[in-house]
Amino acid sequence: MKAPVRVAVTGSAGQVSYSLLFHIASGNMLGKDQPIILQLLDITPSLGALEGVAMELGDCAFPLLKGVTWSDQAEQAFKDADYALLVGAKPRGPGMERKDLLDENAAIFQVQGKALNAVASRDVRVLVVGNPANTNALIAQRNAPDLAPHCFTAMTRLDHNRALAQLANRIDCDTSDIRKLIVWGNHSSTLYPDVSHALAGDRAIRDLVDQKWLVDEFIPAVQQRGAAIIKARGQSSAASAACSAIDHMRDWVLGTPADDWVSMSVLSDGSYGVTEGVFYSFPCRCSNGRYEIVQGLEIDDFSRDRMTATEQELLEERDVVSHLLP
Ligand code: NAX
Repeated sequence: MKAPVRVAVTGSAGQVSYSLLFHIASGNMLGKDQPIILQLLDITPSLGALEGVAMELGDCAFPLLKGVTWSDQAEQAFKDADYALLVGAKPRGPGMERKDLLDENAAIFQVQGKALNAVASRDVRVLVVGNPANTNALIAQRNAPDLAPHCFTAMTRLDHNRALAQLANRIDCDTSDIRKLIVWGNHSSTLYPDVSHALAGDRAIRDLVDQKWLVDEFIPAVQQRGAAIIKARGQSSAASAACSAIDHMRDWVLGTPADDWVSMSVLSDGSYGVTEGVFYSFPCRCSNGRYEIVQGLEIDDFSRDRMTATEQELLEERDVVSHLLP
């Protein structure tokens, strides 16, 4: 049996975590042979709720779950963490401007970046889920100068999975038949789901769906899916977000299939002309626990315009929080 690894989850008293923690503990994220110690973090008023979640985790009798701790102190929750899923964030309140949301969350991710820097494993793998996820990831990463930048990622896998589901439904195939889809950019309504390189089996998706449907229905549906879920459910996506976080981490740690890739928000190194130093969603391949941005894909004018628009939004977000970026 392998030695247990430590998985820290912030916002552990929230609705995404209420699904996520149970997937992690059951082995869906790191494999059925990987024992786990969960280290839960939330704010002080939620400590009672954290204890309740820990009790429920125990009640599941998961064979892989070797321990659960809970705390309202980031340095305690991140101590020796091998994996950290940063889900906790402040939701947009009534009357709050986007800038206020960015500011308030920036402060949280500044503290958590510093705490990760101080106490997490030097090889920690961090996934930021809490919104605005890409910019929060940038703040955490910049506040953790002793950790390699490639330790940090943000989640656009839910958008990727939403796009897969829309396409599979349209062309009447299984989601697993579709490969090489890309979500570019920010996890926001500017994201760009790109089918230019996508295949269903061995057929180009572009030959199976018309451009009008892509432009008028598919792209807006993926961009607006979060809002549609809120409208229907009265609450934001939770179980689907948890499943996507599991997919993201599993593929990062255990690897992507040789003939496919996934969408991950990672620190731009200038690939595809995207400004360096923002967390931008790229097509990535993973092996041996490391991601690499897929290189050499052709970008047409239609895609370029949309890739630039979502990049622009990230640059604007970065400007708003620039005072928190060392
Ligand atoms: P909830 O409001 O249910 O839970 C958030 C939890 O975070 C709460 O328990 C809160 O007390 C805690 N929290 C707040 N500040 C904290 C801090 N400083 N340290 C630790 N915990 C803190 O939200 P939930 O529905 O679980 O969503 C969590 C986050 O995920 C939100 O920011 C949400 O916008 C974001 N999402 C991101 C998605 C993505 O694809 N990247 C999709 C799902 C989700 O909407």
